[in-house]
Amino acid sequence: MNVNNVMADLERKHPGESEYLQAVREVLESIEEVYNEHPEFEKAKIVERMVEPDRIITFRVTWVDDSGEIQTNIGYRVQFNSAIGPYKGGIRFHAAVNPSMLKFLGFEQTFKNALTTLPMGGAKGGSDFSPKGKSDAEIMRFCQAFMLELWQNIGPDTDVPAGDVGVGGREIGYMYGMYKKLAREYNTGVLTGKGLTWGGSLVRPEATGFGALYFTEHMLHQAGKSIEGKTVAISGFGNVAWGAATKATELGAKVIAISGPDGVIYNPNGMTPEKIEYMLELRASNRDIVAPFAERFPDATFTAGKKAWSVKCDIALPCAFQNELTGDDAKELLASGTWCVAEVSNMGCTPEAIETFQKAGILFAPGKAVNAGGVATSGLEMTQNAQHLSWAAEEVDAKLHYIMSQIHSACVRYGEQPDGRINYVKGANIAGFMKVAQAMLEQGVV
Ligand code: 2IT
Repeated sequence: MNVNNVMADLERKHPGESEYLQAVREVLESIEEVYNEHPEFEKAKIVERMVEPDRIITFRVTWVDDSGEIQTNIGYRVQFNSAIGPYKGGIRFHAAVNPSMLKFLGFEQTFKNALTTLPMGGAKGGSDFSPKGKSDAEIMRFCQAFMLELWQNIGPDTDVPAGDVGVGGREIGYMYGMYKKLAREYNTGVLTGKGLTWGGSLVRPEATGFGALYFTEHMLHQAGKSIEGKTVAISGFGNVAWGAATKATELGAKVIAISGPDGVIYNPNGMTPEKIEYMLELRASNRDIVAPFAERFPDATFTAGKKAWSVKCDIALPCAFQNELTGDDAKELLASGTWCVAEVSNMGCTPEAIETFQKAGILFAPGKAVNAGGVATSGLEMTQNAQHLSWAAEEVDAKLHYIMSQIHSACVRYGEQPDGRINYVKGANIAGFMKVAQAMLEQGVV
């Protein structure tokens, strides 16, 4: 494989899709050396097949807003790769959703799901619908209209969507309600992230953030460090940021920043249970602003227009959106002494930022490893649904813990450098790739 040749071909097929091309390039650069040691991969054209989604479903979503106006959005499901199991991945509702974004997310999901040790293929879906400022009734009508098209393409053994940016328990509830009405099938395993009274799993809401902190602990331990007493800056204030803030605080770290599109909250005294609870209220308001946090808690201050990376911290955890941490942000963090960055958002750092961290030799781990606890716990939810039972929180948490330790070990196995340092980007990409490639080889040319 020659990375530039594969990329040139992909650019010709998907012109201008910069996020998709960025995600693929990172993986190809990581795996190039290993790939070229396996002539059977080259012969079966594994890479050329793996970078192209299996199929993309696009549909119109029309609904009526509260003022009686008719609204039209676009819905998508990118079914990326089914080599190791049924398609699995979240649904994103955000104004910026487009095919390139969902292809990058579906591609990342394929590798991430392979890392979880569970049998799940990769997919992603969503719509350019923005939940910002929408009423609960509007959200319900949109979710119902979205499912009216999507339902034919999903199923417990086919494709199992979940939440992502803009899609939480409430949206999953509205989508499931419409799904069962249309399909006349009452198998709750068709979606994950469900409510606890109808097939949801304990710990699923916390799992992405908890898993990210378990991974971070392993990474620090591997480097002979500990998280206790360290300062942590988190971007975002949604479900993932909330889980990360909760677990970081529980492990004895001090969460000194959270942020939103409007600016950053500096929180020098760290989180309290009330503050963590209030993050949920902020998100549920659908206003997409973090400023009210400083009105509610006077020991915190709000600065408009600034990112979480402007706050001096030991550990930075991007928990919001792709490319939210740029090369300039990386330099700012390094200048203020940050020595560990664990990407929790999917592709949270730009290639320039990653290069800056790696050159500086600080600890860095990529989203597909760090945030895999979310989808892993979705996999555990599927198992519970298939067995018609539910596990205790301790049981789910112990399994999540074990899976994160396995993912960390896989990164170490494939990412250990001659000097003993771990290149987590390389390790995660090679580990995920090897599993999917092996499955594709064994299943023939399909
Ligand atoms: O990015 C992700 O891994 C998710 N949004 C969760 C996907 C899932 O199926 O739980």
